[in-house]
Amino acid sequence: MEVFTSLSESVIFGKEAEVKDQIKALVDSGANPLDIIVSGLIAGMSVVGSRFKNGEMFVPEVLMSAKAMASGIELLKPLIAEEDIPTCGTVLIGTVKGDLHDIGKNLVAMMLESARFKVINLGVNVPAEVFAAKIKETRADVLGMSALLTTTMLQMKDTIEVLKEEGLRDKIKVIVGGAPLSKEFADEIGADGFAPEAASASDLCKKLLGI
Ligand code: B1M
Repeated sequence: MEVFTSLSESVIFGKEAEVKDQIKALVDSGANPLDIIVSGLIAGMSVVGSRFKNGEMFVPEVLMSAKAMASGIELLKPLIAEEDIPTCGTVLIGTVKGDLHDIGKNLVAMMLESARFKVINLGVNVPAEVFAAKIKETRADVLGMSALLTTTMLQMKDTIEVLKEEGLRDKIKVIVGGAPLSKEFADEIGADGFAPEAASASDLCKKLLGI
């Protein structure tokens, strides 16, 4: 919708102050908060997602867009009943045990949130047992594991083994990502999918959940 176009553009260009001002003006003019999220913020972030995927935007710009979007959401949240926000499902995400890299993983989390997933971010250095316990606790739909070190990649395999031992493997889709990984590695360890970068992670989750 045209009325949301400049808000989407402010998200695309990571202009946090403009995003806030435009949202306040839209709310004052009577726009529906959910429409502002879907047609303004999410629409802008979808453009960011595809530009990032095509190499037309880079990490610092994406982080600025994501930050602008997050500030917008924060402004609108109190105006929306939690149950009204459409979600695609819950994704539990973390960097595996022994690995402290989280920039890419956080980018994936932001992209998933922008694509309307509820994201539970477990941080870095997450042991297999913690992933398993959190799956039981949250009943998430997807587990996303990230690793940046060749020495920690195998933690993903160990985690999948723990999920099998605890009878959880059939209850959740598992996706993996991180610079040293490949589709072949993901297949080898029995993951359901591999995403080479942040934007394709949300497409992958949607595909796996049949959305
Ligand atoms: Co480290 N580090 N680091 N490091 N670090 C690498 C990974 C390395 C390749 C650098 C190098 O030597 N050329 C190398 C790994 C070598 C290897 O294993 N083969 C390395 C090393 C060796 C180390 C230490 C061991 C160094 C040392 O102490 N001697 C140490 C390990 C610490 C530990 O984890 N236990 C270490 C430490 C660090 C810092 C703490 C200094 C810092 C991390 C800060 C942080 O994350 N908060 C750091 C950084 C910044 C890097 C580099 C320079 C950049 C990583 C990054 O953030 N990239 C990295 C070199 C490089 O990659 N060129 C390097 C940007 C980010 C957006 O990309 O994370 O790939 P990336 O994420 C992408 C995709 O991979 C994908 O989407 C993202 C966005 O498109 N993706 C997923 C990621 N996770 C996903 C999950 C998904 C789906 C997609 O689904 C769940």
